Amino acid sequence: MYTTELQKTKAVDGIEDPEKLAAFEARVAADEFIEPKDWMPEAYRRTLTRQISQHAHSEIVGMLPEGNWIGRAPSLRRKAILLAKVQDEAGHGLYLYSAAETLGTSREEMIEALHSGKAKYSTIFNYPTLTWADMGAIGWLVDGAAIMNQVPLQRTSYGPYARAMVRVCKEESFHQRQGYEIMMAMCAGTPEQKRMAQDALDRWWFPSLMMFGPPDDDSPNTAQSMRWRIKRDTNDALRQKFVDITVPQGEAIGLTFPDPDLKWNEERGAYDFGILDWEEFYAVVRGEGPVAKERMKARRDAWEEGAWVREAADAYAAKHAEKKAAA
Ligand code: FAQ
Repeated sequence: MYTTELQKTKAVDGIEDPEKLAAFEARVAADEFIEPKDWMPEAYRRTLTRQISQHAHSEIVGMLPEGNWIGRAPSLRRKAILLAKVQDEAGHGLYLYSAAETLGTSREEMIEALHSGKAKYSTIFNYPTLTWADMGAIGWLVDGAAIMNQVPLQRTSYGPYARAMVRVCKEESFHQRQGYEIMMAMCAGTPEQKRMAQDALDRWWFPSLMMFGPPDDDSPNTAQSMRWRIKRDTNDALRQKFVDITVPQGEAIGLTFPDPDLKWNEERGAYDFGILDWEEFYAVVRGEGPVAKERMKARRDAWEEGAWVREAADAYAAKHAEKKAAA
């Protein structure tokens, strides 16, 4: 199974003080938040650092597919909305890096892990945005999937992560609506606009379902993360909820889903859907996504081109500290 080095831990129970571990697990089971200075098992710290930093990277890399359309939005109003949305994603990245830093890994280390390919970011951002309708599909589906995953994370067991999620979820909810509204407008527009909306759904549907991660049986992290209440739902449970909520939304505006096996199952009270192409998912996770190289190049270039800003901020802080010490 594919998993990062960061996450390869010895049997957790064998390396920690059993009393401390039991007290920690009791707090988690009682739904108490764990805070940065509290004792925590090393594997809990590592899992959280991995998940929160990868989440932060996803927000930052996730600015690129939409950033591609800011200059080409079809009206001033659409441009202003898209600009605000992309700025929100930057904010989400910053809250999340800050939350991850409270676990003892510096921002520089996390960014270095992203740039060297050691850390991951969501597979979804390795697909290209070909038309304006993709802005609708991303807001509706990608932000919709993100909310489905992140609403439960407001009750994740680590306090700083849970609190960051509260504001993130409010903003993602606006993002989802703005995306759906673009899809509604296009579906009510000319036949060509409706065709573009359908094409965007056809291309983004399966990658959006893959955002939830591998099936539970193939998810190496889920069992422990559920036990420590880092994750509050499994990958498959969230994927199913997302399908059940999203399909009627698409049908309401005249769109069809590109899955011949998608159908309502009266007995389960849920949609059945086809098996996803997990080979494709793992290839994208390995860095072989359609625009993976461009995405990483854009991030590395931005980091290098921003060096002078970091240097100027450091010089300013040093000057300030010197003045304070002299006073
Ligand atoms: N992409 O054992 P599991 C957004 C990896 S934010 C890449 O199931 P876990 C906002 C996984 O890391 C989107 N890798 O792992 C926005 C693990 O490898 P590792 C991001 C993936 O952690 C919208 C391996 O596979 N959201 O979209 C993916 O228990 C629009 C085995 O998997 C979050 O990060 C994937 N899709 O569950 C921004 C939410 N799935 O690390 C701009 C927080 C799995 O051991 C525009 N994260 N992998 O080497 C989570 O909830 C979890 O980390 C999961 C994965 C559910 C993503």
